[in-house]
Amino acid sequence: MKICLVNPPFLFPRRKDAVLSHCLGLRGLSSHLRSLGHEVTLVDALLLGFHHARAEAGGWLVGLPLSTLLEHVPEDVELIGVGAPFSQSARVVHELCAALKSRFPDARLVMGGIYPSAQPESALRAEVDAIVVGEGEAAFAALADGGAHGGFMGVYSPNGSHHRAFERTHLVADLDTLPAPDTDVPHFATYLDRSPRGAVGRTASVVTSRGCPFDCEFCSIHPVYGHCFRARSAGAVLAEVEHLVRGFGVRAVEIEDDNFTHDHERAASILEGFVRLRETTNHVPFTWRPPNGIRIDSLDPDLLDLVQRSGCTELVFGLEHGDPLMQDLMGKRLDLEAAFEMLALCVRSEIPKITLFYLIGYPGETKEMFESGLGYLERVRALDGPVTVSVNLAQPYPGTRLMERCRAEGYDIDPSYEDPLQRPGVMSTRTVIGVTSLDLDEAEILRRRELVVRLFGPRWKRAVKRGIPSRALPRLSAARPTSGRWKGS
Ligand code: B12
Repeated sequence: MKICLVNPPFLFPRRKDAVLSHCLGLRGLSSHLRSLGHEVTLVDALLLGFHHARAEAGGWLVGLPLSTLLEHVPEDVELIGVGAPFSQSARVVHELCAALKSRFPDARLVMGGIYPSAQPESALRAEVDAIVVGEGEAAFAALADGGAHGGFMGVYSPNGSHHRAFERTHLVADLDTLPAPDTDVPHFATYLDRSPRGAVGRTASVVTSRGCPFDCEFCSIHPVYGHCFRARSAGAVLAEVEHLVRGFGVRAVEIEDDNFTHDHERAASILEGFVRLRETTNHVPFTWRPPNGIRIDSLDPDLLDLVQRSGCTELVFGLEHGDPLMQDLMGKRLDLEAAFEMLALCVRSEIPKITLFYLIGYPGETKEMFESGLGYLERVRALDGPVTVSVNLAQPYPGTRLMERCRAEGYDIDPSYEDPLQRPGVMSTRTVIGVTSLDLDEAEILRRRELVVRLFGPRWKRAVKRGIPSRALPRLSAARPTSGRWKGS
């Protein structure tokens, strides 16, 4: 069957925030479908129209205009798969589906990705023949083989009798049965030259496992993969990485897993493979990092030693908060003292850079909890290591437990979360306050954000770069609140 997969334009808060996506989801579907004998074309509207941006929904929509995008879809296409990688993609994806349906009325049109998985009812209002809720490979392959829309778990059509609880697709039990994401796609080299995470040099995004057994209240990966952790074998991962290194000159990989180090033994085997790879590419050393974050409590001294020797340039940890009650509220459940010990060890092990994700304005955070978290961060700063904090504003993404709690407890939720079609918004953790309450209003959220930013702000980053300890930096009490003018800008 002739299949076309489409990555939509992306909505970014500011023009300068625009980055490419390595399209791991669609490239994975592509190689799977090709292995089954189908003819596949990938149209990445973000990549093809990267220099085309227009103001929309309080941000910038980057990618090919729809009229131009349609010209890239083969005339004789029989099945079109549209990716909807974020909740905030909703409106553009609905517009894209309408344009595709009108231009290719005879082709079957299917939408998949985070948005239809988290908000299937909303997604079913699009002009599609079906949506896929959950993992895409098996369901889309069944549709490509001529399967009926209602005949596969997790596949729903707008006029089907689906008005019951939506169920996800069956998960592929053994991820090694799926081929690695397709490298035979247009402009593959451009992906490598432009990492979505801003890395310099030939960098590839890689996924070595899917899902996470933990239940963080704010995480929106569960609508796609449930709470199950499945991993590719170390051998399969290393084969993919070697292919990227030797075949495409890749020098760094960004491991985008939800919980890369969950299975110690497997992670250790992968890192041992990286150590060997470095020995054979020492003219331009191979490096890696996990920009999506790993759990601090999934490391132990032996694994950390391997992390250090295998060319890790940055360890990113999802700390999220430094107060134990907040850890419980978020469902993150890190033992903060053990985490502190591990951070100290990371500093002593001379990991070049350590980044901690930290959530600001989390619903339910009292002043006392915030202060206690700040105290923890002060202790971390006093380690005088290359530690920085990536400050994120809490967002009640659709499909998360946090969204359910915010609704139940009467929080004031940004309208884009409830109705992404009529009231679209950028939903960015960097620039948008997505949820407030009387106790935690915008001014208070900004004040808290400012205090954390001051602690690990530009002066601290410069000091870290120069390897200078924190004693030279200002005390917290010097911080003043900012105004809210940057919201949504
Ligand atoms: C890499 C990544 C990025 C990259 C690239 C994004 C991309 N999608 O390619 C960048 C850096 C750009 C990014 C940015 C952001 N991200 Co991000 N990102 C990820 C991450 C870690 C991996 C994505 C990935 O490649 N997954 C692997 C592939 C295999 O999975 P997949 O794409 O979902 O595809 C599967 C299914 O969804 C489905 N499928 C997908 N497309 C299709 C199409 C069809 C037709 C079918 C049938 C099926 C199907 O099948 C695939 C295989 O099973 C995910 C977490 C995650 N595990 O997904 C977060 C994630 C997608 N990001 C998230 C967020 C919040 C953001 C930001 C908003 C954060 C911010 N800074 O504000 C920004 C938004 C960017 C913007 N537009 O401004 C949230 C999404 C929340 C939501 N509900 O929208 C996630 C889920 C993280 C989380 N745990 O909550 N991100």
